[in-house]
Amino acid sequence: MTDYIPPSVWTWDKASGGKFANINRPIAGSTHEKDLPVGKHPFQLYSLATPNGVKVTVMFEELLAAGHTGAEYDAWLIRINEGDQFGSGFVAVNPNSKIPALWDRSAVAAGKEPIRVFESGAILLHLATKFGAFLPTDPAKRAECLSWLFWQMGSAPYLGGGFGHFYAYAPTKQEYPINRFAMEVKRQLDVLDRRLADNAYLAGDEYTIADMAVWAWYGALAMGLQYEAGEFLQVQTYTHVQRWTKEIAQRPAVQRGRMVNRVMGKPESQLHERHDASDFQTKVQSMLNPIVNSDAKP
Ligand SMILES: N[C@@H](CCC(=O)N[C@@H](CS)C(=O)NCC(=O)O)C(=O)O
Repeated sequence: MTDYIPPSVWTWDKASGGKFANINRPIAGSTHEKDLPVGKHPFQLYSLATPNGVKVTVMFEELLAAGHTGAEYDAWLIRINEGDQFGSGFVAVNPNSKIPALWDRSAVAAGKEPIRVFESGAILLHLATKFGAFLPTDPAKRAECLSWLFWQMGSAPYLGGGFGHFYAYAPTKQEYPINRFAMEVKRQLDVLDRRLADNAYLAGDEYTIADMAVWAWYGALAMGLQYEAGEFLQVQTYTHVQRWTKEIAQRPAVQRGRMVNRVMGKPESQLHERHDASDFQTKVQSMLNPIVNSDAKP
């Protein structure tokens, strides 16, 4: 690999390489006209089961499990590898062209306009506020919850865009960026481990939206599911993170939320779209085409 000397002006004249080279572009806005589908429920979610997407489907399933029937949702699949996030309908709900994005249509029947919400942290906060759930009311606990929620929003790009990109997706392995981001991710795991040594959950004794947000990224990393980097980062050594990760993974709502809009992994873990609670019993990929799926690799 030769040393790269940046030109005085960057130009988009060749693909950057790497796994997402075909969708990466330096301009915002839509590339094609395409309306988004709208289902029957108050909330219309457009997403994919990446960590950022899973945060929100876990929150919906937790709300429903806690008896908030008004949190019924349709989860539509957005295939980011195929450029669905650049359709005009998607750009209208998220000008940043990234999943997850939400239309809150809960007041449409009362004559109000639908409300768009993008950025996973904003969606969690919007829903938690609306339903008065998974967000402590005590001011100190609430501040702690929001601090960890926003910690996640600021930290995960170092894990995904930094470490994950250079360790797993970049076309060549380079020591400098992998070293830099591995160091930062291990520091972040240590931050979490110290917090969870003395607290059941991130905000204290209550499971909150902060846990949902952080778990989707760092829980998956701790389980060795992110970037096949479990051994490299020695994730098993963060014992308090491991305890918290395993406990949250056992929650039925988390198990359901992880399946929604998933298009990778074992067929029994994939519910491509969710339009009804019964879809978990009837529309999981392994139930749709068992003959084809019996040969599918994880
Ligand atoms: N800060 C955003 C990040 C969202 C994000 O990066 N989404 C990715 C998938 S995890 C995406 O849609 N990427 C498509 C693209 O970059 O074109 C959030 O938390 O919602």
